[in-house]
Amino acid sequence: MNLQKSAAAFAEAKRFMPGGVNSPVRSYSSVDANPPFIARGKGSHIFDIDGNEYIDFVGSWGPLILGHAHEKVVAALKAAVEHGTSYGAPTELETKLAKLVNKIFPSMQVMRMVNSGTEATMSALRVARGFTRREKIVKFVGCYHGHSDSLLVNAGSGAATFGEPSSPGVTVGTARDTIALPYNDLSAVEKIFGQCGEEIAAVIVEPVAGNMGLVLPKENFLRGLRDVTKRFGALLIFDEVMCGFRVALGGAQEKFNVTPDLTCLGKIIGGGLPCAAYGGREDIMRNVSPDGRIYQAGTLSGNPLAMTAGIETLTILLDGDLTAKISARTSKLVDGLKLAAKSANVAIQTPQAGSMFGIFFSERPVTNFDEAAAANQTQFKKFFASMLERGIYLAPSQFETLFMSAAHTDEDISRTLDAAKLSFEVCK
Ligand code: KE4
Repeated sequence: MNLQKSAAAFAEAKRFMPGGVNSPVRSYSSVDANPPFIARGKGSHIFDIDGNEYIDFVGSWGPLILGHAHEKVVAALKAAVEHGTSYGAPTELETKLAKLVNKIFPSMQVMRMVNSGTEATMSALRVARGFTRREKIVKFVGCYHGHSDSLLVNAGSGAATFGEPSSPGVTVGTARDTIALPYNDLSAVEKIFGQCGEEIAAVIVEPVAGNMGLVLPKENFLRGLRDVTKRFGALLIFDEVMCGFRVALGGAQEKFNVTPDLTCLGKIIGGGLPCAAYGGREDIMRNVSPDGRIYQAGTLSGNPLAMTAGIETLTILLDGDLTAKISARTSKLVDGLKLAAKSANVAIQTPQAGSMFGIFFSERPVTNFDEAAAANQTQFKKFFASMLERGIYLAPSQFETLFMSAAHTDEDISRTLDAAKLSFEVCK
């Protein structure tokens, strides 16, 4: 595959941006390769500046559940941009999107639009701390909630302990208020609440975890979090930035019938434009400025273009059972991957949750970060490179999730499985 123009573009980009990228995972550093520079996308395909075409299972890391450049989203944006790009004043568009979100996520009685998942989770934590007047939070090792200081904390795998910074610049003081526990380990949660439950403001969790590869919640894990937080007066925050609208239209809270106190959304809610939201119980959210004293603000929050793309996207998702159709197509691909790996005698785990799916090179199911980290990265890198060479664009990291869209076709799936059959042979 000719990637000469991308290589030159990458060299120039590195002069001006750390790693030549505006988000680290895009640098392909974890797969020891240079990233294709993308020129355009259409439907389930993206095209790089060297003219190579790929079937895209990254979808901008989740937002593009309808595929690239959906005609209705593009048309709505073209009309909207004629009226300007931002006013810094209330518009009816924000209420329209909020009503759609409330229809899909009824637990979000009151919400605030922000510009990224990071902002959503950072703000939700501040609200939880302000509402409960407590300072500690619980998160899970391997869950990623964006890059705010309180959440860039991991305990090192396995032990239930007070957090330690997982990035320079995060202070020890900040990390000390974050307790990181093993995902799916309800006994560890019960233990920490038994020790300091009255100090814990909230538990924040990816109810379906997509940032250590795809890891599903064990039976009763989410129900257990709901019960223990209720018992100790802590809030339960579902970070559905990635799994919202995907594991079910109404996210994990619909799929598993567990209602959090606060929910964070992102990615799909903006249809590919910068948009996210946090919200939940009215009695909590009425504490957010200007109704209450908990401050949070944003110049471009509720931006009319992002609102327009979000409204179009959610309206299309609400029309019929599109979410179920995309999930069924995902199952078809996952079943094919299982068969291809089996015939190549390669051990893989292929978890699926709605239109999210993952590939671990592991003999055993993966239920937490330690088990994800134990998967065979060498095989992953070989598989990834072979698939890219064959025009299949996967996430360049074992610790990411793959996404199906409404635009993927049976032909895409067939071509992907043909490439996988050859690629499993390469990575034996
Ligand atoms: P953003 O700030 O990147 O919009 O959202 C942060 C975030 C919050 N919560 C969850 C569950 C998330 O998955 C994310 C961001 N996801 C990553 C993908 N692993 C974004 C890709 C990237 O960092 O470039």
